[in-house]
Amino acid sequence: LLDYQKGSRAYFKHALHGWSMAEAASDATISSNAVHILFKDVDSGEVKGASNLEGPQTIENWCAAKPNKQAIEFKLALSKINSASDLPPLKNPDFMDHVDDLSLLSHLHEPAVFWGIKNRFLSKRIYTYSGMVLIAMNPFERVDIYTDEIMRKFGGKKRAEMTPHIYGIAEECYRAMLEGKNQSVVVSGESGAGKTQSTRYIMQYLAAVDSLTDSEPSNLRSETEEAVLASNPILESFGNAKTTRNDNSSRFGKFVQLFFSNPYSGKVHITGAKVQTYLLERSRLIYQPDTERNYHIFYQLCAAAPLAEKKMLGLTAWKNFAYLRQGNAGVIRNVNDVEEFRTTQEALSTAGVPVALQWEIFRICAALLHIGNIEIAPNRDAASCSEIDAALIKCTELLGINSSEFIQWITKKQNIIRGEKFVKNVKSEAAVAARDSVTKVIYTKLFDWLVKTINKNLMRESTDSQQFIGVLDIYGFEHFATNSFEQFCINYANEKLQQEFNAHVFRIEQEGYIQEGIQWTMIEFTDNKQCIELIEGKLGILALLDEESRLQNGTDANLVTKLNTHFATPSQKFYAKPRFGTTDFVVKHYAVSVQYASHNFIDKNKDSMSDELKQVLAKSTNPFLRELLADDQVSAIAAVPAGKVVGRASAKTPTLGSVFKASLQDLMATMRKTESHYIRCIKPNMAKEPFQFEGAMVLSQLQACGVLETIKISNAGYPNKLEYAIFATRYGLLVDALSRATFDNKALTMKIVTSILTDPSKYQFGKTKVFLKNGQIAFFENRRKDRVRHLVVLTQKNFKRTI
Ligand code: AD9
Ligand code: MG
Repeated sequence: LLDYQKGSRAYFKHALHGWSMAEAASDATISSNAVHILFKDVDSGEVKGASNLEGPQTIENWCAAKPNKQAIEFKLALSKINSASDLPPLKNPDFMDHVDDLSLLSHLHEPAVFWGIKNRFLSKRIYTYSGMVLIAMNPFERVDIYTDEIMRKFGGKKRAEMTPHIYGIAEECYRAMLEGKNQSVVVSGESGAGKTQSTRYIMQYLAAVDSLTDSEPSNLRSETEEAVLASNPILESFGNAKTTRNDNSSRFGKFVQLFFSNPYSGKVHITGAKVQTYLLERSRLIYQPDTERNYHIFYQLCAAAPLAEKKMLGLTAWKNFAYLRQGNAGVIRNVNDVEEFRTTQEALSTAGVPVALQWEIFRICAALLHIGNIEIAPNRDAASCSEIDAALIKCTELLGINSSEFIQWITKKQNIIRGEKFVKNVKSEAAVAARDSVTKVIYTKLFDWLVKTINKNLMRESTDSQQFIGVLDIYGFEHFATNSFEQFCINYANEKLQQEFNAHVFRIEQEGYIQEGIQWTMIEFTDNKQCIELIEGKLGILALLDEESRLQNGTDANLVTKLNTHFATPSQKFYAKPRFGTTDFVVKHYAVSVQYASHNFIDKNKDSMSDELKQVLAKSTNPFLRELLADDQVSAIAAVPAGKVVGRASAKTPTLGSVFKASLQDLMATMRKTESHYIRCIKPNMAKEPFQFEGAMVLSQLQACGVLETIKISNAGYPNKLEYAIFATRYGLLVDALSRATFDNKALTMKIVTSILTDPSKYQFGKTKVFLKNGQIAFFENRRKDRVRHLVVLTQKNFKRTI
């Protein structure tokens, strides 16, 4: 890794894989391994480019062939290295090239971690441990490692006994849960990295775990367990969509808790489950970028509803609906919407939703499609819509609402000034926005209702046990060309998770030291607390956004002005004004700085539908729609006494930002009561090609998901901890035979370490393990290698003499 623009030797030390560049004088020949060079911007940490130096060739040649800035910087850096001895021994022993757990590496640094993951991935091993984290590379190809037979192999085994696998983590959770501690697994990664698949594998394993160690192979899952698994296809049909990054992209976050029966009363089994969802993307319902789709369910319905239902719901091909055709991608390669619809229906039935009720759900979905087709004429000042518009008639019929009232409050607006009501026409854009707000509100309510219904049906057995394993499948950090309110919320969630993660890693590391009784002064890890404070603090960005949202005439531009006044100060390190433009602001997240475009922040935060439209819906004759809207602000606001001024965002309507903040706080509180496990999913290439590895892309994800951060934490302490028996067996040959003739592994380890390491700050002896500072294991390895070579020579000499 070469820190771009800083070609000094100090940086270069970190820049090189020790093993392949150990002889890296400026004209050295690279003979065996390829060197992977990644150019990073020093300030932002952003990866600017990647190259391979493949041998045999000289670095001079390589630089000459690439007469660009990077090559010049590289050459400059190299010219400062005079001999191999100028480089620290960063090379890990060869036998560690495919190591299962990267935290066992002698030299723990970015290139070594990167190399380890790459090596394993290219030999089709998609899982690697990095201490307590499981790194999961997306193979983008079916890999045959998820069979019932493989599951059985993991049943009852310790993590370290088996090759790295997601089942290893699931099994570990299960065993720890049996001992009485609730567990959680955080699955993160960018879009398309494999979070939802991983969550599915964990749930499948846990749904079968109680039968894995049975001697008689039987049916692995009970009815309850099948019902738990059925929640996945339902949520995916209604909450997933095709995007450019992923054909089945989850547009919401979810935390699934699987509850287990009391371990002390008979055979442990899943008794039920609970799903909590976060921030479903609403804008997709009314707009999809090129090549993307709306939620799967709409296309399934258009493709697969039987003729009679199609007629009743007025459904035709997806191309006929404005809400479905904007991305011009109604069909997904290798996906059959007719079959998918069947799966959705079966899953709904398994989850306890009767067929008649399913058609009530589909009726609402169809109604929303018709709302999108309501034509609003763009007159000069006032929008209008024909009373005989076919889409208007169909949607109001399906929703059971009055069509003239409905269109009236789409094309008109009521203001109340000092107790007096004024009705005025609105322009066509405002009318379209009002029309679309109905779709967004109803669909969100439908999604929430589905989650609630699934939950009700999943709490199958009344049990006194509340033991659970929770799995969190949450959107990873997002940094696009344009970043809006959604990215802001998503990145805020990731900041919170990262904080928990750092605290957890750090706590566990230090707890380990204390348990082993070594001398250790607790150190505080400087984390991202201040950045979180900037976002969610009392006078933070979310608070100012809410304040602006509640003003009658609040605007996105005013919001940015306010943010700048509060935060564009020398003392605020996590906020910045962008160099160009006045409508954007920058938050310096732990992963990377992100520039947010304030456009629509206020509207999205309020996500409001006018009170008049809410009242029209509240009077619906469709009982299912009324149920969806019940126990919610609609009825609360309908009950606001006439004449009372309702601001732009009524005090009764919580903003999306505040709801999200509260639900995240809830989640963190639940997670803090559990033991956490982490799975970091990595998307190895943009093109979704099987087993293709794009270095720069992988590296930036390792950075964003905090794997590299944990290394820093480990390095602050003692990254290598070895049990005395293991250490003594491997390095015993470094001391004389007399010292070796002992059964006391601790004493022998102490003898070896103190006779070889002169600096006592590099090691400590715990109760069962020796603790070593970064790099010390490699030192022992080299000594061991020399010793073995020496012994071989001796043996050969003796052998010749004997002959
Ligand atoms: V998003 O943020 O919801 O857009 P995810 O959830 O991270 O994203 P997902 O699990 O949907 O990604 O995986 C994307 C695709 O990668 C899947 O549809 C599979 O085609 C592919 N994938 C992921 N994991 C595996 C795996 N273990 N084996 C095979 C996989 N294919
Ligand atoms: Mg997903």
